[in-house]
Amino acid sequence: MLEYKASGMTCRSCVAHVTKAVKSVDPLAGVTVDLSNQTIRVEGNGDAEAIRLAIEAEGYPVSGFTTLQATAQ
Ligand SMILES: [Cu+2]
Repeated sequence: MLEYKASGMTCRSCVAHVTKAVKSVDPLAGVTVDLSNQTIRVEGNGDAEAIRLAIEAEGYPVSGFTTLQATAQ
């Protein structure tokens, strides 16, 4: 799972834009946007840098991203 730190996301419309951007790279990705923390979690196999560029192309600056390890059950 990837977690992007972004900015400028304020409402449900922004969530829709970001989700669409991620899915343009990885159509099967699971996308979770947290407006209060300005983070975007992506579960899928898309290229991390390509997803970052797609989010930024939608107008939301991305300051960085981290790869989160799935915790063992
Ligand atoms: Cu918005």
